[in-house]
Amino acid sequence: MNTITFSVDHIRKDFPILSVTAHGKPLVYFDNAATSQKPIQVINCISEYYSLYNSNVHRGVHTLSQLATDAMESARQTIAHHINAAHSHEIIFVRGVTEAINLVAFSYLSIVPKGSQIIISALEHHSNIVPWQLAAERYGLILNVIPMDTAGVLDLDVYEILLHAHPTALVAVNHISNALGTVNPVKKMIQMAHAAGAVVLVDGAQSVPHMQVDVRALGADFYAISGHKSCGPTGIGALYGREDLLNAMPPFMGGGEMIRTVSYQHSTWADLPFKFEAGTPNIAGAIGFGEAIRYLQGIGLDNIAAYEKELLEYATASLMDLEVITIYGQAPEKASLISFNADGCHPYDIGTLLDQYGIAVRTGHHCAQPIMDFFQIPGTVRASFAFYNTKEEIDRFIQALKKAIKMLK
Ligand code: C6P
Repeated sequence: MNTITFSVDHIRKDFPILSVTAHGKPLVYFDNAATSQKPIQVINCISEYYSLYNSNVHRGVHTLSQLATDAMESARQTIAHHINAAHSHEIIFVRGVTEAINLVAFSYLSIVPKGSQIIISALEHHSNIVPWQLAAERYGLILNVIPMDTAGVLDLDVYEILLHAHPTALVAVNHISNALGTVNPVKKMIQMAHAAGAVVLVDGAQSVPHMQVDVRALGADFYAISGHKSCGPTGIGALYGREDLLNAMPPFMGGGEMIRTVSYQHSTWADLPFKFEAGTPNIAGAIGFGEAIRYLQGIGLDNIAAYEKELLEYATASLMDLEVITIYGQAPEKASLISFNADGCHPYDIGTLLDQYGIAVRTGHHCAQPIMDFFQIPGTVRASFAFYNTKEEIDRFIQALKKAIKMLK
């Protein structure tokens, strides 16, 4: 059992946005799975880049360019170290998890034998479904899905059967489901995939902000991370890829920065990571992302996980007390988000009324339509918590929810 060693009151002072109001009420921000809020340290770091050393990277010999290059490469090292990558050149800066997955789908799958299988799970976000569909069509591959049960737990027996039903090139699964909160047993799933000769991409959009991730301990071949969900800016993310795989893969996009030589007849590629970073990168984003990871490290991911578990348990118990609530996603290993509906109320109506009380939640299909189809519902209300949320905020949310349900009944 981890003892929580941070003061949430102290931490909340780092987040300027937590002092704003919505509809005249103090903001309660429970939409952290969509995007996290940003601490002042990250905001200042981005502002300093633009105020003091804005410049392009890896190009100029001048002072500003070197400062910008050093800051960006230091961010890459921070991220590599944070997830225990063997080398910082195994970290490719991308726009976010969506781009990371597309990169692997279109580059890695172009070199696997035609007819191979891609396996995804029934818990995936559209970003971990659609790129594989597109790549399957383009490269002549087949796509299969690991089913789940009504608790939102994947069926690993069927997974084992699928793995051996066809030669499997790649398995893509999220570490944590954004729609149900399930924490998937990715280490075990990776071992099973490797035994069948497949590589594994883990979608870490929802895990990296909430738990300590070690890509080598997991055995992940690719791991996709989002900056904006991890207290960093939007428009930046990282793809971790094993060096040997990234070296074997063709570029995803062509342009400046990713080349070694160019002639009209033939071009050759730069070394990792630049082979996959065509064009001017999101320099401010990368620097801000590195600072965000340092900020999370300062609090401690084990601290964050333990505190958010308390919030999850408290909110779950409070919601269950209302009796008219159905919670979707009851996996034994669950992250700090709750997807639910109230009897006879449309999720959009609940979300709109909660907003009137200053409470931000997400409503709808959460970019996971097949999960909503599975439960035969149009969508859910999703409250997702972060380490800067409090039990007092959960109390306010429950009070507002009671009023909303009463109004809609
Ligand atoms: N989910 C949500 O409200 P980007 O934004 O490209 O870095 O990440 C996309 C993505 C991929 N996988 C999972 C599991 C995700 O949760 C998300 C983003 C947000 O749930 C916005 S749709």
